[in-house]
Amino acid sequence: MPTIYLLNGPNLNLLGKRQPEIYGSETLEDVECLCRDALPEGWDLRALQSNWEGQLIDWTHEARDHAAGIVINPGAFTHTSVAILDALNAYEGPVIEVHISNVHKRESFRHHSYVSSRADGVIAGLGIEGYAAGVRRVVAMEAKK
Ligand code: CA2
Repeated sequence: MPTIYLLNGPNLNLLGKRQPEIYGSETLEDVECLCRDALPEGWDLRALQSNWEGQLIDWTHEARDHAAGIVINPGAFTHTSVAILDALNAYEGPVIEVHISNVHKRESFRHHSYVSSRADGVIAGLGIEGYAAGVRRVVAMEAKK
């Protein structure tokens, strides 16, 4: 069964619990439900979150053999991690980068993303709807293959 890896980075476990003015009031569980609802019949989702860079890298390596696509919100590692970029570069399927907030409307250090140079699509500022859009895009890209 084709499986999409949904990877969330540091602090996103706090979604819905802090800073609702920036990140909204929905939780990470709500994100997972929204993404599952966006999946066509016969597709599966592996929803993962870690505060550890190395764990996100290990899951990206695992995705090489198991995922039809990756939807990733690397959190603050977006702006710092060459290592996550390198791991994504070793993955051959579609990659969609998602940010809940519009990073371009925020501090200048959030304007650059290492991951964007690998991502097939980048979504920012759509709230958690962006994750569902990412999932639908992976499915559409796989259908075109
Ligand atoms: O907008 C996004 O999705 C971000 O990837 C979120 C990261 C931030 O560093 C990026 O610049 C943009 C931060 C995630 C922190 O998530 C929290 C959620 C609720 C409460 C506190 C933190």
